[in-house]
Amino acid sequence: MDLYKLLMIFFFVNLIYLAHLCDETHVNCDKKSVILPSITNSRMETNKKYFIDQLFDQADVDSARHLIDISQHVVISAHQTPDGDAVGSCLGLAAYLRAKGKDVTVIMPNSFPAYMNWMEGVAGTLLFDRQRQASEEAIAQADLIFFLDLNAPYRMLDLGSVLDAKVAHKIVIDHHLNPVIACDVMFSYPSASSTCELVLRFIHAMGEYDLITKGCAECLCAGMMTDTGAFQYNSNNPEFFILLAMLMNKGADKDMIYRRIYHSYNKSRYNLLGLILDRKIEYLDDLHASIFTLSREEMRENGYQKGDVEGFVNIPLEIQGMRLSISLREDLDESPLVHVSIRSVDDIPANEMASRFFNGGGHLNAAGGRLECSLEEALQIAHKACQAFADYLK
Ligand SMILES: [Mn+2]
Repeated sequence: MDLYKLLMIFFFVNLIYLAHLCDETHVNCDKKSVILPSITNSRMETNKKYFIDQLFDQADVDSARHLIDISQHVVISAHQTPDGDAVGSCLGLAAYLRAKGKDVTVIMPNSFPAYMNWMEGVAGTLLFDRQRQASEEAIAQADLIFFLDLNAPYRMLDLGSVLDAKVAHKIVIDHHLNPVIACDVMFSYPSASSTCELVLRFIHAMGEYDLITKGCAECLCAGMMTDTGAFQYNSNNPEFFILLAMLMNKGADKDMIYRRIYHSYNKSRYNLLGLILDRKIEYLDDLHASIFTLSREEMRENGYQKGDVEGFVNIPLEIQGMRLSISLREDLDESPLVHVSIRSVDDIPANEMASRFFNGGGHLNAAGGRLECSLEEALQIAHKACQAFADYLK
């Protein structure tokens, strides 16, 4: 980990240092290309060009530009139980559209963890499940709706059907697989690290990097950070760090954002983690897999607060040789309902496991689902799932 951090620091120092040295290197640019120098035998060569706008179809960007131009009241929304990328992308895009003079309302299907409360624009954000009337008023007025970090309306609780039924222009910006949202323009790029990355690319493709404020940059940086586990995965594309540098150039302090996000947990989180690691996790050593459960009672006894268990499913993968981790967590209110999270490495298809065994889906290495059964039954299903994927795991 220390070596990793050193390498990261080395990379950034070089990027910034070389940016000063080399005229052709400009992460702070309005031009279409960003040229990144490489180092060969201590010699600097500017041999590779990155066209950060090239990902998008120009026709899509032009269509979106037209829809934004003719709209005045914009609603932006994302998936339920919003994470850093969902909130960051919505608020980042909102800041940009407000800078363009639009009236923007961000509506989330339900609440999000408090570690995002520092983001610019959080105060005006509506929660559909708690502020239904104000939300419906904003939706009634809207002439343009953005769906961010979302591939299907059913992942928005009640808000999905309301937005689906609303007649307005609609734009999707997302990185989940298999999008099924009725819209006018869709920017769907499952290869992207995060929706925040796509929003930044979009603003740049619009030729309006200048409109990005510090507050906007901080929101987008937060989502790029949380969707990559603070740059641990899904961030191997060098362009990712060019885009990140473009946000830092606008004043986003990634170190401070890291502390605000990752050093802000409740004590109850660590009580729950202690319980899981001590007594709840089961290691299937021959399959290089682990499963842990967390019951409603255990969460209550330990003073569970929203967001407490986020990322727990990743922790078993820190053990050498571990290739799959499954988390089974009872819903606090609904019964019987078990939330399933799956994390894997390499080519082990967590999304396939999620759809075959857990009524879910997701990405190759990060997926989830839900089971309407007891925790004990869910555990049995998880064991079956691991056996079924034994060929991948062994
Ligand atoms: Mn995301």
